[in-house]
Amino acid sequence: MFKSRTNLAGHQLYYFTTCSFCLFVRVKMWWFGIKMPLKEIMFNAQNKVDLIEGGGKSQVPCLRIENENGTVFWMYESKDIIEYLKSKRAK
Ligand SMILES: N[C@@H](CCC(=O)N[C@@H](CS)C(=O)NCC(=O)O)C(=O)O
Repeated sequence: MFKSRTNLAGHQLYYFTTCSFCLFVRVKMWWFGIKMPLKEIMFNAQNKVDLIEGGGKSQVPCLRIENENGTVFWMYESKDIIEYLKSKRAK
């Protein structure tokens, strides 16, 4: 099924492929019609370093949110991420 998706500027999702919580977030992202750069952490060591240094831990999924004023917020829990993305979905 084709679904057009809007890029959510200033957002990145840290994940790895076999993480079920990440998969759930990615499916919801698709359902909400949202896309953003994906940062894989299992095979990309730099992404993992960025996640730990920025967010404070290696847990995924993690949504990196950069606000227009440049402040960055790292959101870790899949339920919180899904609720947040729901509020950003294309209307
Ligand atoms: N309660 C968290 C659980 C996330 C979780 O357990 N993630 C695992 C991968 S599936 C993980 O990152 N484990 C490694 C770590 O915590 O550093 C959520 O719902 O997002």
